[in-house]
Amino acid sequence: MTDSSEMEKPGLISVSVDEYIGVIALRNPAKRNALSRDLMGALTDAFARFAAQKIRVVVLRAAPDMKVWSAGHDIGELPQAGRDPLSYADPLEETLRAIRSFPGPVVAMVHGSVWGGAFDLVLSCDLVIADETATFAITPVNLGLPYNTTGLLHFTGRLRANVIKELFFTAASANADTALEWGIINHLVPAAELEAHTMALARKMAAKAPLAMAAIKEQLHILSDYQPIAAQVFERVQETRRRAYESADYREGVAAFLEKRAPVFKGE
Ligand code: LCV
Repeated sequence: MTDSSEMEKPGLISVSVDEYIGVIALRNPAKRNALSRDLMGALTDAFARFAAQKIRVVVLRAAPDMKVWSAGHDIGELPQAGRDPLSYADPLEETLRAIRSFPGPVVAMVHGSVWGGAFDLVLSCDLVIADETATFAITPVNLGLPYNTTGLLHFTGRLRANVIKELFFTAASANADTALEWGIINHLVPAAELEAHTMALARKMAAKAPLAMAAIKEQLHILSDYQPIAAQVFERVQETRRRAYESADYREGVAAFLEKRAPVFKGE
């Protein structure tokens, strides 16, 4: 079994293994665990190594005592000048696919605030356990960014349509109680019990038959992610997304964040 220290990426993630359970902690406090290319690469590598090591359950968490679980996609790395900001090859999309295809349950353990693409990351985990400090916001409309269809499927596979629309159209943070009511999280537990509760659940699942678990997870993954869509419909969707990511508003949204000011959107 590979020593987990080989998967450590100082300043990005820390990794530990407890028999059949792998634990990955996001550990870049200076950037509030922003999902940079480097951080996503480290995560994707860790999942590949865990699969090779026959790890049965993965817990994905932030390092202890971080008020921000993850600030979402690294805005400074979003492609500009008319390129699709969430393309198939985007490092975040690769990591989401790695989680959704990992041959065993992935549990998101959430203490602190979750933003943007990190919300998609949490929903790509199979279960979500959170404490009272957890909040969840999906924020493309703050940037003028047209979210991608695969990403929207991750939400429609978990949440009611009216809840998804409120989350996307307001970009407001849902607090822990609302997150439980809306089905974003499986269990809401006191912060002092979060780690023990999550690890007990992970141990329970790690004791089950791994081949049956992997087969059931893959079937559920296929049933939720592979929705047929007509070519003409897909092209129409891409055209509406292109108009948004080629717009001055998208450039304004990213520039405003980087200049630490409020954006002014003009609908063009
Ligand atoms: C790069 C960052 C980030 C960041 N990127 O600390 O969902 S979509 O479609 O929109 C998708 C594209 C997506 O995920 O977009 C990103 C969505 N994320 C957000 O909107 C959250 C943006 N961040 C914040 O609102 C604040 O940083 C929070 C509330 C998370 C934490 O606030 P706090 O006051 O604790 P700072 O804002 O001072 O951030 C600390 C450092 O991390 C950088 C930020 O620029 C700052 O860097 P400097 O110290 O160099 O100034 N940072 C934070 N978030 N997403 N960089």
